Amino acid sequence: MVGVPVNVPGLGDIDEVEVIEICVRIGDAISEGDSLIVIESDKASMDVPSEVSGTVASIDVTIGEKVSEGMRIAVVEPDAAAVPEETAPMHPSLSDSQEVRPEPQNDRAAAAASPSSETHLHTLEVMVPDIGDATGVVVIEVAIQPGQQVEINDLLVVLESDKASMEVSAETAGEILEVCVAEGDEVEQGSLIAKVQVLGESVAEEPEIQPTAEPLQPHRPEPEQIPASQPASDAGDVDEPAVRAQVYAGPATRRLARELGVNLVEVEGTGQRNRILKDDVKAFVKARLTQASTPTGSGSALPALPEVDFSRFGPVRNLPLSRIRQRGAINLKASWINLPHVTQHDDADITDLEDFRRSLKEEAQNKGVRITPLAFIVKACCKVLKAYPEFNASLHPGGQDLILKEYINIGMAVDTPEGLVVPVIKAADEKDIWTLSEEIAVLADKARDKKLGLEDLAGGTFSISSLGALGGTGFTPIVNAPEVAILGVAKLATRPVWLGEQFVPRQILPLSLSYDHRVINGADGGRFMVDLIGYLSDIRRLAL
Ligand code: CAO
Repeated sequence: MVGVPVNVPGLGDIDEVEVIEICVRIGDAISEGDSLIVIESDKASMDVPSEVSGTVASIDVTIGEKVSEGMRIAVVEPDAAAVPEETAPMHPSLSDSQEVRPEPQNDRAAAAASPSSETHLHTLEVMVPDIGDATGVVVIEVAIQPGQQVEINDLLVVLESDKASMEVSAETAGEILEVCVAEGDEVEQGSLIAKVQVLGESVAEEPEIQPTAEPLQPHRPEPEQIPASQPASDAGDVDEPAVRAQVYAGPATRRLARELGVNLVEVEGTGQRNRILKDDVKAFVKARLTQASTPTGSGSALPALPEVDFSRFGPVRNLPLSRIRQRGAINLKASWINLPHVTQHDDADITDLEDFRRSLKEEAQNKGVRITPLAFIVKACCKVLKAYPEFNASLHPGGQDLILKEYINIGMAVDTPEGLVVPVIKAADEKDIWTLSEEIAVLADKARDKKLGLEDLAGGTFSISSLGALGGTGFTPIVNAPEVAILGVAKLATRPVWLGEQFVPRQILPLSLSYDHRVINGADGGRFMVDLIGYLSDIRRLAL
């Protein structure tokens, strides 16, 4: 039978495009017009369809591969009925029909051999692919288990060397018979990863699923980049976000996200090292659907801001935003849109607190601890939160209940070069000033060194944003939803205060309390602030 090659079609003035999806498997029966692969440039994506009905005999590209016009993508063995004596090639650049034995174009295509051979169950071995000169390669994630069905492009394992990481994905569907590596194993090129039972042609010479290796990610924690797409007007069917985004997800997850129209930047990854899994994408969609139908969801569409071509007015530069900043923007917007915010401002006279804190400086130095007003503020907030539990709560998504938390975990906004992060001081009410001071410093250092784990960031019940060291006389912090309140702390200043007979210089700390007005009314806000100021003005009361 004559195999018909399918080639990359004309690309206009684009030299190279990326293969972002392979839609068929070897052995699939396809009809004329069925998509074989999807390619994507920085402007748009495009399906490459089959021009004949038949059976896929070989697939000669892998996801992530860069291909140029005329390169062979696949070979299709046309249905006998559909093929005239002379079978025209599927790309105009091949002028003569030719019998294409699907001998591999490169070694990744080897598994495609023998299209005409018998179909039956057989076992294939998946090996570690070419990993260049990488040394000390360790398996950091095993995504399969015996008995599991894998589809083409499903993630099998993730490898990591001291310089980079690499995903190994299945290129053939089948059932995992045996997993031959465990997390932490050191491997090298050719090490056996798994045995897979596949239904397909017997492969004479190359008895292994050729893994698809995701492009190497130069530094493990810095995830792969999604290429920027263009504004909607010329984006064609591009369904990735219209911003340059960094996400860490395998090809199958990306494909699912594309199918569901999900922007992966918005999805929280629960896999190892925050990898986004297929289940995360599904959970995200479910949550969005639920949110849209509940009273607390935003529900209504917002009028879009105009898209302006600023380069018409002068030179501009594009600064790609870190994932932290992008996620932060999404969370802040969600809070601002969903929560009716109220902010109350007041001043605390912390002259005595400051005298006491300064008197502790030497002792603090001996203990190797830096003691700032923040530890006292945390302590005072814990006292007040105990008295006003609705500030230490979340509104149930259905809007009918308030979830009161019987633990107090204080989120602390930390300014880092990557953006704002909010690590959490757990059980802050049970800790003394020394412990709080130490923990504040440790969490701030971890945040700035990008060493915070998911646990460090989870479980906050109330937040504090302290801009005091920088300046300002007050600001309106945005509630860190689903929490319901946040305290903003501005710069301490020496101010004249009338003490009955005369003005006296006092240390005044401006405080701003923002809260979700659905949960907290203004009178409660006022009471909370008065009590907080009481504790900060007379820290002896903290001991009570
Ligand atoms: N007024 C005046 N001085 C203050 C102060 C205040 N309100 N709060 C702290 N200071 C002083 C400290 O005492 C320290 O001075 P000394 O060493 O002489 O005692 C100095 O400012 C530096 O403090 P710090 O910032 O290193 O430590 P901190 O415990 O006060 O705060 C942290 C830690 C992590 C909260 C802070 O460093 C930070 O990142 N703040 C930014 C938070 C932010 O960006 N919020 C905005 C969110 S909304 O967009």
